[in-house]
Amino acid sequence: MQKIRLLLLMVVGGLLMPFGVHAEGENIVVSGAWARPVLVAGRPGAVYFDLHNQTNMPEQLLAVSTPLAGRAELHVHKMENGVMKMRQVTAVEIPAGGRLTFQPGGYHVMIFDVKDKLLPGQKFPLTLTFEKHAQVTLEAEVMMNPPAASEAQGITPLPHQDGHHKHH
Ligand SMILES: [Cu+2]
Repeated sequence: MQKIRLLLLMVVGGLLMPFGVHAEGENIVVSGAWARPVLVAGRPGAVYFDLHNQTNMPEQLLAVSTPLAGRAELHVHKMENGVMKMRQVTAVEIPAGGRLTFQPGGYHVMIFDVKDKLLPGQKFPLTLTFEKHAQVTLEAEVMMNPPAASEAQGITPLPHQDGHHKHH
């Protein structure tokens, strides 16, 4: 009897765990996703967004992908000996309770092998992979200029991580 009860507890614990992780996932907020236009297919592009870590633990953004591009990399711009240089990073940390804005001249996602032109007003899905939280897919919009500060700071609740997105 004792053994059965222990087993039951383990089963219930196992079932509850995914819910805990899911709830936590809702505390990383991604908003204001936008991309620069790509006027010639095949040319690289850049994507930006605002990350807000509402949890009390640091989180790492590990990867970003979009079906529009063959490949996407996390990049950062850094001054080196007076020259602005761009380099790839394997992860970007968002401190506990912190906010990090990907923007021109700073952190950005570089997309390569863009299959078609990206024109202003066009929208496309963007998937972010985190170390601890579930993947998030949201819509990014192609814009000539960064969204107004008020828009960029607008907080959009994360979509549920159901793993699929709209196909147009
Ligand atoms: Cu870059």
